[in-house]
Amino acid sequence: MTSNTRDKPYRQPTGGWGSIKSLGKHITRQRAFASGPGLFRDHNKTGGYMCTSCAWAKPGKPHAAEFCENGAKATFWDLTPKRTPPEFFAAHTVTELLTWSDYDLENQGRLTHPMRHDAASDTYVPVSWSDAFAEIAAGLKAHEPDDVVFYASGRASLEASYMYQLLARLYGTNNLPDSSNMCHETTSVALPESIGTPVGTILLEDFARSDCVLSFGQNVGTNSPRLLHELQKLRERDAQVMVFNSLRERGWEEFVNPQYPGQMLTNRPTRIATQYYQPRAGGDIAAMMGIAKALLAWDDEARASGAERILDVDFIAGHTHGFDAFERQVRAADWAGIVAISGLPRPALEAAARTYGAARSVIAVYGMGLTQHRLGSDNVQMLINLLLMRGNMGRPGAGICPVRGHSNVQGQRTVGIAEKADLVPLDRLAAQYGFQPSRKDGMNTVEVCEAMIDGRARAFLGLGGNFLRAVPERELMEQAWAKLDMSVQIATKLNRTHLVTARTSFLLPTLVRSEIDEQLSGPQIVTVEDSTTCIHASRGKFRAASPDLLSEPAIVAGIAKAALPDNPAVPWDAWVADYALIRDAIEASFPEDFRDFNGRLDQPGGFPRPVAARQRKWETDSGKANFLCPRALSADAGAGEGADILRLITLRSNDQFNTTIYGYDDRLRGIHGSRMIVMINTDDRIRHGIAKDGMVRLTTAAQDGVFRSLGGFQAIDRDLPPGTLAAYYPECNALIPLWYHDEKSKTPAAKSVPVRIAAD
Ligand SMILES: Nc1nc2c(c(=O)[nH]1)N[C@H]1C(S)=C(S)[C@@H](COP(=O)(O)OP(=O)(O)OC[C@H]3O[C@@H](n4cnc5c(=O)[nH]c(N)nc54)[C@H](O)[C@@H]3O)O[C@H]1N2
Ligand SMILES: Nc1nc2c(c(=O)[nH]1)N[C@H]1C(S)=C(S)[C@@H](COP(=O)(O)OP(=O)(O)OC[C@H]3O[C@@H](n4cnc5c(=O)[nH]c(N)nc54)[C@H](O)[C@@H]3O)O[C@H]1N2
Ligand SMILES: [Mo]
Repeated sequence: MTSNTRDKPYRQPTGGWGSIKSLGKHITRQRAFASGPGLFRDHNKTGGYMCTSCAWAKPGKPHAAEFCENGAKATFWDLTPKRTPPEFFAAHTVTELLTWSDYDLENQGRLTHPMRHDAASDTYVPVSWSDAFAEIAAGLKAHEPDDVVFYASGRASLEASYMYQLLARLYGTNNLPDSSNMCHETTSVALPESIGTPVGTILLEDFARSDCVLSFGQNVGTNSPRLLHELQKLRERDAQVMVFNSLRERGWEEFVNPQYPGQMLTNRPTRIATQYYQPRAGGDIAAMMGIAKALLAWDDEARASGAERILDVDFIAGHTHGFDAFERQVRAADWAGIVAISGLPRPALEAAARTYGAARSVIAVYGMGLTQHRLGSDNVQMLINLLLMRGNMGRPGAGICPVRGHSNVQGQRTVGIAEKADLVPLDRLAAQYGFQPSRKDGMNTVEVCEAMIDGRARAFLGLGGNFLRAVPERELMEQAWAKLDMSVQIATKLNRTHLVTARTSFLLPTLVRSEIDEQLSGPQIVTVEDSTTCIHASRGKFRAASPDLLSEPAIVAGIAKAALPDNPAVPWDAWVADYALIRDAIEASFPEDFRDFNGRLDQPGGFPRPVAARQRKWETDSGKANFLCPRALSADAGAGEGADILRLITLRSNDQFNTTIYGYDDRLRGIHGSRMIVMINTDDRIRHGIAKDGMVRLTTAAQDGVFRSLGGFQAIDRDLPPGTLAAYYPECNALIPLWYHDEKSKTPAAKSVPVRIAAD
């Protein structure tokens, strides 16, 4: 081991004193004492501000402190008193800052002034807002609209996002890729084909009516910790929780709720997972095929003996399409292939089928472990098939629950951030604003990367995010980026994307959601949509980090007014003065989703958007819920690859929010002091001749003429299936080929990258 890495499996439950201790450390590091009391009072509460960490639902009757360790970390990170004023930029050239780590960059604190890159001095220098807007407008006017990219990371409010998509469309393009293209795009493509909705069907109250949760490829303890509150209540009723995760994640094992004083005193945890299965990376279609096969066999027995059927035959007959073809595929699948690809023994899959088949109402929860694969859409559709077999869709306590990432990523799509023209009510926008929007599909994230490498994309605007760290194919992308004509980044903190500069680069600092957003009509409210389609109001409570910050709506309006011809139908100034008027405009564009928007802002628990599948109305081509046959059991099967190739999962630690690194510990996985680690199964390590805790190099196994290799990792033994490795995102993104994505949605397949490992 290197001297600063500590590696000791974590035996404590998730939550509990461990989370309180970790929080204490982060409050101290970010010197965020002053924000403490307000944070506890207003976080995720009606009348308060909504967390900027994950998108998990906010209950109507919140706990006294409706936050989790990681939500609190995110808020402290935002509210730190540390700053990066112009003097900071004067003291450090961009070339120097490029050598800093992600952690060191953001840890300098909040951006305070609009800045423009000065090539002569290789530094960022202050620029006035009006000059910045004028120069950005000139840059936009100098390009064909389809050569410009309007990226959005999933944090911006519904109000800012609506204005942003309108800016792009009035300018003339549908190039509106977003972080969702790297995340749950798989969901947005797969679910409509299956059940006619791009979003999950459950509401928070469904957990109270469910007797089984089936989870695939999601790390609840780190990435959506407040979901543990629902799971804990479910477990107190002795309901089942079945987990399919390649790693043994502590969050799924045991939880002590910091909100329960009794449990904190005794430190007696609630056991969350009642069954834990560890498929190989990319082995889930096979695992689900095994469960489906066991269900069919059980149903055959029931039918033969006259017992109650296991399949919900009435539901299948009345509500679904395609069952016969699916049944044939399941019966034809052979157990040997299922076991080899999933890595799970047949009795284990039969036991899972027994538990699933015995439950009355099942919720299926999933995350990136299903979506970020070459056959990610098939993964999601296979999970729907399992639910449909027992009618677990469109009734209380049952349904599908994709756990979204960014706190408003789902909402951005709802208000028109979408590159696909037919996902947006363009006719309505045309009538509302008197213009002819482009009907041509724009580019998604992978297509934007291709266009940059080819030199076709010429300018990039980012409403938040850290595009260059988040995308695959890092080396080619950084080279391509430097050739762009213009990069405009609306941001809160400094990150690497800001430092790989284009010919002209602007850094525009903005408010965070927990800050007071004061405009002409007074302090403003913004809104976000959670993972369960509920819309919440958010009111900032803390003073802005700098008097020179503008809100996201004000920045978007500033660019729009400078770049677009006057249009009396688009009242940019009035919108910025009073965000209620933006909400009226959103309601006019999307009347079904946002009926009485301003009137319902403070509904406890948020107001849900209508989702037809909840009422068993199927807005699909067949008019039914579709059983869809997966194209293969695994994207890797039959690829003719050597036995020395392993599958790398790139994932998050407990001390990060995407590319924002809060620290170098991953407490729940027992890793401390380093992010340059690779988790490996002991047998695999020995087979590859690697010493315990030895240094290793990973090299991508792709014959496409690009050499991708990273050294300096330490191999640590963990309980992983054979052939599967895990290491951290974003460090490993240089290993992922751009073409390596879900075939239907183009979501990068960050969870099963083919690599070779060798001692370094
Ligand atoms: N604190 C914190 N919260 C976050 C984020 C954060 O970075 N930090 N990010 C937010 C965002 S944008 C998102 S999208 C979500 C992401 O939240 P998750 O969906 O949980 O994403 P990952 O951390 O990438 O972890 C994926 C999980 O899937 C498992 N897995 C990987 N491959 C496979 C597989 O092939 N099969 C199975 N069955 N399991 C597999 C991994 O072991 C891991 O537990 O979280 C959001 N919330
Ligand atoms: N290998 C691999 N790659 C992945 C993933 C993976 O699991 N593995 N996950 C993918 C996923 S799921 C996602 S969602 C993407 C994430 O991709 P992005 O959303 O692009 O990245 P983030 O790290 O969330 O962006 C962080 C930056 O956003 C800015 N920011 C923070 N808050 C605000 C705000 O309120 N307003 C504005 N304007 N800016 C703000 C800050 O400057 C900060 O540096 O990465 C993807 N990439
Ligand atoms: Mo995400």
